[in-house]
Amino acid sequence: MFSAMLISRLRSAKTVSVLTGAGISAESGVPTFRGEEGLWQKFRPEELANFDAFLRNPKLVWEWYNYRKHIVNQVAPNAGHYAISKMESLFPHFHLITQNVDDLHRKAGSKQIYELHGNIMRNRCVDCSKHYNEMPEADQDVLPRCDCGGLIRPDVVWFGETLPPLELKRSFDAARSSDVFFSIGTSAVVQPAASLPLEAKHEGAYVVEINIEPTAISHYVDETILGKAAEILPQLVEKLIE
Ligand code: BV8
Ligand code: ZN
Repeated sequence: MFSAMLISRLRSAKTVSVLTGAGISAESGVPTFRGEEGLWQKFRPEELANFDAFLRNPKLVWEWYNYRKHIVNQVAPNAGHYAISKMESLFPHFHLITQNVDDLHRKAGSKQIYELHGNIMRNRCVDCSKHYNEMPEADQDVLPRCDCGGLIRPDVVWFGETLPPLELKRSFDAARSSDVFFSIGTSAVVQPAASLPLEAKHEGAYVVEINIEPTAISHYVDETILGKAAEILPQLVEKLIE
């Protein structure tokens, strides 16, 4: 399953980085965005994951995020999340970069996580940015409001919004300094996250993709391992610690 090249590059690696997308949480039962049962199939991004849509129809956007929060609160990290949290201690420097907002990497024990698209468990005021993270599931009819009167929104990055600058900088620095860079469970279409594997390769990393099907970057990476992340990753960690 694992090429001799990959194992030897990992054995001598000083810095290893992992970029994850919705596919790493699929086996926990969290729907992906673009798969056949993908979230976007039921909703269109322009309707929901952007700020104007939120201002136009905050109730609908809150219903969607409450629906997703409800799912995320019911599920647990899978063997893929746990394997990645184990990888943290196998290399001198390890960086986990995620596009996911489901908090499952943290629940699986990963310590240092760059959350490029925010976190569905966090909320903030549109006007004063005050955080409301322990907010109960919003009552569908009463929109959550800040003490200052501003609308409260999920603390996630919507289309057309900039990513958190520090996480973004640290993610590109990590990609550029990686000896091995994994792109796991992402269709690699959303920018700027999708540029990270390309940047890593440009700076000399050995880039490996783990996915159940080819993606937009498959022709570009050094190696694609086709299969389920929750099956492949524990076997990879096993191989590395044997
Ligand atoms: C920005 C919100 C600008 C939180 C999300 C035209 C061309 C290029 C770019 C653009 C363009 N028009 C607009 C843009 C920019 C836009 C963009 O990239 N659009 C794309 C769609 C073309 N990007 C943005 O708007 C970003 N902001 O650019 O700002 C700017 C610049 C300066 C100043 C001001 C503004 C913001 C992007 C963030 C958007 N927010 N989510 C939420 O609700 O979740 S994106 C959304 O997609 C999620 O965050 C998700 O993580 C992300 C990526 O999707 P994936 O994670 O890859 O999930 P997907 O379902 O697609 O794929 C799953 C994969 O897993 C599949 O490949 C599948 O095969 C695989 N899989 C399934 N099961 C398994 C598996 N793999 C392994 N094992 C399994 N078991
Ligand atoms: Zn406020």
